[in-house]
Parts: sequence; structure tokens; C-alpha cells
Amino acid sequence: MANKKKKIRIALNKNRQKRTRSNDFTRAFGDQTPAAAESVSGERVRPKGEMSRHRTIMADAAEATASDASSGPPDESSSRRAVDQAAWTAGRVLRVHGLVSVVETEDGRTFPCHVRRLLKSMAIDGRNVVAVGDRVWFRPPEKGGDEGFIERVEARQGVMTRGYRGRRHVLAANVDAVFIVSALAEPGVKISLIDRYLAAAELGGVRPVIVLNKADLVDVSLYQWVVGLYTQLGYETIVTSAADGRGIDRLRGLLRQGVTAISGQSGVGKSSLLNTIQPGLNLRVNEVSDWTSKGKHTTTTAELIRLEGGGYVVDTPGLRQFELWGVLPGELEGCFIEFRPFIPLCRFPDCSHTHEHRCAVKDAVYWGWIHSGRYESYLKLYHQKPDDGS
Ligand SMILES: Nc1nc2c(ncn2[C@@H]2O[C@H](COP(=O)(O)OP(=O)(O)OP(=O)(O)O)[C@@H](O)[C@H]2O)c(=O)[nH]1
Ligand SMILES: [Mg+2]
Ligand SMILES: [Zn+2]
Repeated sequence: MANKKKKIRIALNKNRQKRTRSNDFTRAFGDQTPAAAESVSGERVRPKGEMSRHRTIMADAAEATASDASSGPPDESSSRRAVDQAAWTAGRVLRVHGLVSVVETEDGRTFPCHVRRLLKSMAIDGRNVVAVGDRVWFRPPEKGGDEGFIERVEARQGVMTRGYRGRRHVLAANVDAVFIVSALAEPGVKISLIDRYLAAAELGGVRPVIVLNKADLVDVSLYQWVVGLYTQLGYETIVTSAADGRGIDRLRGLLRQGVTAISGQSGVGKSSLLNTIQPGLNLRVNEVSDWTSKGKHTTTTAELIRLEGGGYVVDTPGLRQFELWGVLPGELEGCFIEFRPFIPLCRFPDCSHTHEHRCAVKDAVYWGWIHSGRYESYLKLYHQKPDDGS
């Protein structure tokens, strides 16, 4: 029988199977060491794994095994695999331009690729099947053709995700760390936006580093409290200037290993920092020094870049809107690591820390143990108030 159909079960969010939050986060918080914070930041705050949803779809028998998007690399010894996987090549997605993704192989060659239709049908919304940083298996272009086909996307580890118009938008996949870039002036630090990115990093299992740029434009001593606030929480916080070079060596050192996403609102100097870190990179930066002018959003698509000193970076465009994605109200509290020791002390086990009486988190804010700006950020996220990142 030609074209035999077969039922297959596919996991919809296998990439979310992180360890559930452990119960000893109070101890980790008490340590106040970056290492302790790190160990916490790699965990999920809710047992997503248990909730992993499946969906049954009909597929060609051959395709069903070949396109199991969440399994490991192709197992050529398996007799069930009828598709010619020998022709598949492993690669990493550098850029996504509409329907075409540019994939780089281990030996540095790049190929424009389309995504196989079945993979699209397996994605939740049919878009964003492939994101920058994804590890994929693809069929290189056939003779005479110039586009390959992505056959499989490997499970992701470490994602920066946002919600945009009710959809999930993966900004960068398989990143180890994220630089949350903010500018001390032009446009100025916005705690609520930093906290929003921090929460996204906690949710995505990515280690955040806070970068406070344009230090040349201000008296840094006036901003020491921001450095103190985040350092105390265990987040590495670095004051930089793409103009006078301060802090650049520290950034360079951090970038040497793994993959780092560079995020933050438009005009804070993400591309400028990368150009200073690696002269010759020649990323487009905003030539208009007046940051309020129309010349905003200079970087328009995310791009994975291999650095000469080792490591990769993803330069991302500043986003007008950055909403958290896939976070339940009860999960949000875990994204604020300094709330964690107080949560068990609230009177109601399901306390939302917004209006309840005898809320230990609110008490901690009152006594100054939790910074009021951080609590305001929590409220803003809890009530899903948009944060204009433009
Ligand atoms: N004085 C000063 N200006 C800076 C610094 N870093 C960046 N700038 C300026 O800020 C403007 C914006 O810089 P970009 O690097 O394009 O900012 P971006 O974050 O990449 O912005 P998008 O690509 O739109 O997201 C440019 O005019 C830069 O010259 C800095 O450390 N000090
Ligand atoms: Mg840029
Ligand atoms: Zn509470």
C-alpha cells in the first residue's frame, strides 16, 4: 500500500522539561553567592515536565519516525527509519528571514533552508518553528537547487521567549546566558524592564547578566544603588561604556564560552557594545545620536555571531513590547528570587502577594527587606501591564 498512514504522538513542549523548583531555595538565597543564584536560576519553578502535552497527528509512516522533532540525533541503526538520513547534515540556525532560515554547519558553511511542512504542523502556531540558535538537521540543497530543507529541530535548552500579540516568540534558543542591557542615560535605566527580562531569563533557564551601559554620560556614583540592588540578589552586574571602553574586558571574558543573547530596549547600545568587544564586526548601529529621534530599531533581526575569541552571541533587536510568555500567576513569584524565603510564611498558601492580609512578601517590602521597585515590577507583571520597551 502506497503512502501508509500512521498515528504518532508528539510532545508539544518537551523543551520545557527542567527540574522543578527545589525546596531549599531559602538556603540558596541565604548564601547570597552568585553560584547559589545560578543553581536556582537553572530550575523550573513549576513541574512543567509533568504537564507536557501531547497531540496525535496522522503522518506518513516514514515521515513519522523521521520527523520526531524532540528525539536525539538521527539513529541510523534503527531499521524503522526509511528516510535517507545519511544525507542529513547537522547545523545551527544563524538567522531567520521570513520563511527562510540560514543554517551554519560545523565546518562553517552556510545554507538557506526552508522548513519541512510536517514540522510546521507540529508547532503550536505554525510560525516560529525555527528560532535563531536552534540546532537542526537539514537536507542540503539538491543539485541545481539553492535551498535546503530543515527536517528536524532538536529540543531546546535555554530559551529567551516573549509573548507578542498573543503568540510565543522565541528570541533565541540554546543560549547559556543573556546580557540584559540597559543604558544609564539616553534613555535611562528602567527597573521594571530589567525585571521583566530577568523573569524571562529565570523562566527560560538562562543565566542573566545585567549590563548598565553609557556610563560615560553619567556620574556613576548616582547609580550605585542599581548595581547594589542586583548584585545583592546574586546577579552579575557590570557597568560599561561602548564609548570609553569601561567594562568591555569583563564582557569579553564572559562571552568567551557558550552562547550569549544580548537583549534590551532599542538604543541602549547592544550592537555598539558588540562592535567594541570585537572591532571589525561592523554591526549596524544607530548613527543618530539623539536617541529620541525616529531612527530607532537599528537592528531588525536577531543574528547568531561567532566571536573570534570563542563563544557565540545573538544580537537581538530592541523590542517595542516585551511580555512574559507561558507564565502562570503562581509561577511568577518564583521569578523574583528574593521573594522565595518569604513565600512559605504568607498566611494563605495560594497568596498572590497583591491584596492579601498577612502576606509575608508585602511585610518584607514594608520593612525594606525586599526593594519596593522590585515589588512594583512584580505587580506590573502580575497584572499583565505592558511595559513599553521602545
Ligand atoms: N555615549 C555613549 N553612546 C553610546 C554608547 N553605546 C551606544 N551609544 C550610542 O547609542 C546609540 C544606539 O546604539 P546601538 O548600538 O545602535 O543600540 P542598540 O541597542 O543596538 O539598538 P537597536 O539595534 O535599535 O536595538 C548610538 O548612537 C550609539 O552611538 C555608550 O556607551 N556611550
Ligand atoms: Mg542593535
Ligand atoms: Zn504573600
